[in-house]
Amino acid sequence: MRGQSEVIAALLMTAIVLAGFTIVWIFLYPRYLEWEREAGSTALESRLAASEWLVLGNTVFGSDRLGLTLVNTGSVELRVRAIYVNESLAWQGSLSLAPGQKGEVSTPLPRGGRVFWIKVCTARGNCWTFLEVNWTAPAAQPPPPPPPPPPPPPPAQPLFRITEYNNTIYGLPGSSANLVVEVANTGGSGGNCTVEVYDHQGNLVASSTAYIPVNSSERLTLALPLPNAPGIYLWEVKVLNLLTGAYDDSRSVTVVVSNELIRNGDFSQGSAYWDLESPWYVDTSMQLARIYTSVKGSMSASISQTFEIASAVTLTQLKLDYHMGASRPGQVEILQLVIKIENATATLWTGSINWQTNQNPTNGTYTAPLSLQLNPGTYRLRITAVLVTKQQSVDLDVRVDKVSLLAAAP
Ligand SMILES: [Ca+2]
Repeated sequence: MRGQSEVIAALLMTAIVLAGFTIVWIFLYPRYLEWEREAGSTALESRLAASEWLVLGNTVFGSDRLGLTLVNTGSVELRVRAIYVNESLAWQGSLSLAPGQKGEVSTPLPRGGRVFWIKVCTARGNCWTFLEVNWTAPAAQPPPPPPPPPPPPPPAQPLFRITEYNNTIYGLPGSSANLVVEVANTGGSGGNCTVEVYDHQGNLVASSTAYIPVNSSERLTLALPLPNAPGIYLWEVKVLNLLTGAYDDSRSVTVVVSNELIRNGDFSQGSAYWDLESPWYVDTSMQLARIYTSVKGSMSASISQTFEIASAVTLTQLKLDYHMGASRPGQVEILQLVIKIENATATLWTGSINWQTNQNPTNGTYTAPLSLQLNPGTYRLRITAVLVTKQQSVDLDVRVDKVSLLAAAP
């Protein structure tokens, strides 16, 4: 009995093992089949993918589209799924191409540039990249240079104008005469200027530099060296702007170099060369011609001097210092100095200096520019003191000094 039960147990064991195997087989076999099929399929797909090949048959650049002709040069059918232009997705779809078949695809054309990288990808994951050059497109232009910055507004600059000057200068040959020039700065800022004087030959003969604030004026005095030869010269005064280097203004100056016709005009030699009518006398301590007396009624008395003209000249300037004092001024009707240039028969020129009630004594320097042509001959300069009083007598103090009469070649 014991051997029988062992056989049965062995058989049962065998049956259980077989049943287990059967169950395992039934469970696993479909999976094995599926795995085998998938493996086969994968191997097939790999072989198919390896057999795919694609070229770009033609590329047409439009104004904004890119026409691509794709040719399947592989041995299996392929399906184009995506096209990239310069790494940007340009087309997506499904274009099946049998071996040897062509297909057309149109994609947008990116703007700018001539060189395009075109990548074509198939459903099996193959990608091919092609370099295409658009020779008809203009080469990429370098960006235009930025426009130049607008010029900065010009800095405010000084601007100089000659507002006043003595346009005629008188003097003796080889002497020095002052030119006074008033320069105004009418510009936008203060600045330095140089006033320059050029003689008739264009030589710089004097200059003076000054800083002039904006909207201000400066008076500059320049000592001009006068020519040695008597004559009338045309010089020029110019204002050089030291900031801009430009001459802002220029004027002409007439330079009259004359000979003195009056001798002992300063009365340093007493009354020499002078003819004095009473009550004129020469005050030798003050070195001047003087009336210093009490007068009632009317008076007219002169000092005079003759001068010779050897060849034709032009009288250019008459000048003298004067002083007219009266006491009491309320008694004065007329008090004046009358100046005349006479020849033997006539008065050729006359001028006068009037005493002024509100300025007693009336004094100063009298200067008369002249333009009187004289032929050779003898002439007389006469200075007459004229007084008209009221009822009472007047204490008179009249002085004349530094008498000058200049002549230049005509
Ligand atoms: Ca004197």
